[in-house]
Amino acid sequence: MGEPISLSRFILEEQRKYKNAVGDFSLILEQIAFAAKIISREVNKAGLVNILGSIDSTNKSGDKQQKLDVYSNEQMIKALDPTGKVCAMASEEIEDMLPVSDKSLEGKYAVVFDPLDGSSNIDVNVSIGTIFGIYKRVEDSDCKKSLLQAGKNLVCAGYVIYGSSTMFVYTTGQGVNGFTLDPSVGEFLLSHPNIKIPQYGKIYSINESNYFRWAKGIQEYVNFIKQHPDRQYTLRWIGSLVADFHRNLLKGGVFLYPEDSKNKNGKLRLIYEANPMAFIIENAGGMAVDGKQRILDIQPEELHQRVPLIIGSKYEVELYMEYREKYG
Ligand code: P6P
Repeated sequence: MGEPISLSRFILEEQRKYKNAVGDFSLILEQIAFAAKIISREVNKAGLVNILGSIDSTNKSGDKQQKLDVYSNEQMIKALDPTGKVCAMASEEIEDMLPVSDKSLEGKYAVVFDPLDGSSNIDVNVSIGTIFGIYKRVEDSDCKKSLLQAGKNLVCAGYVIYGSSTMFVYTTGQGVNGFTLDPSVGEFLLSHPNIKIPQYGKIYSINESNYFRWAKGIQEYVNFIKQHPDRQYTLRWIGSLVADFHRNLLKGGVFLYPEDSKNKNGKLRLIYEANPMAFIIENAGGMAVDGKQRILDIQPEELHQRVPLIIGSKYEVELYMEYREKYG
């Protein structure tokens, strides 16, 4: 049994591979991991304190008690802004680009995040997650442009899953690594080195209640998967993107939230949900498309735009593209 490698040590060893690195990127990543530990602590006792209360309740110290997604958003901002390295932030919780403090305006990075995705599941104790992506600042332009870059320009993407254990999974483009939080020492320890998604799986994840709103190609695809000649697929749908994604990343399979007659562009958000997950899956040997093109090639128009997301093992994603090509 090798000695445990902490996330901090891993980040430092990664940094040493870049001779001109000055540590700004490493600091940002460390701070996101710090916020994750704080969020994990609150998520894991959510049932015990009134943090699920409405946003206007106040706790005994008199400060406003917050819902977990609002709380998580604040933890991410409080972790990132003081570094002075992040010139722009976009969050699922905030309508426009987040203003950063003056000293951050020179920051070389822009960070996008969904601080707590799947928050509708919190009250029923289902796994939820934080999703993030890091861009280099687009030089000589206003910071907002840095947030609207195509996903292929990401320099880092990751997620935290608050499940039976808390895991931090991320990539900088050189493979995907997973770290499990050991609460007794407060450290994320390397538990899943160099994660690769199987080339095909036996799991498909989609909310089938939307079946009659799907285009014919989607219906035909799901019908084929359900009676695949070579293997029996099973349907797994937690209804929490990070949890469904994480299971399929480790076991193989496909997650789909396609467009339908009600949601013309699907439900998930491009900037801080689809792009980071697509960056991760491609670095794990998988694929992510919107039904017509690679997610990472899409040029975003606005911060909260939605996109259809089909993501996972190469076989199931390529097959989906064939069915949409053939049946529309
Ligand atoms: P539906 C959670 O609300 C979320 O944004 C994703 O985490 C999840 O994959 C999806 O919505 C579930 O959507 O329509 O099945 O409730």
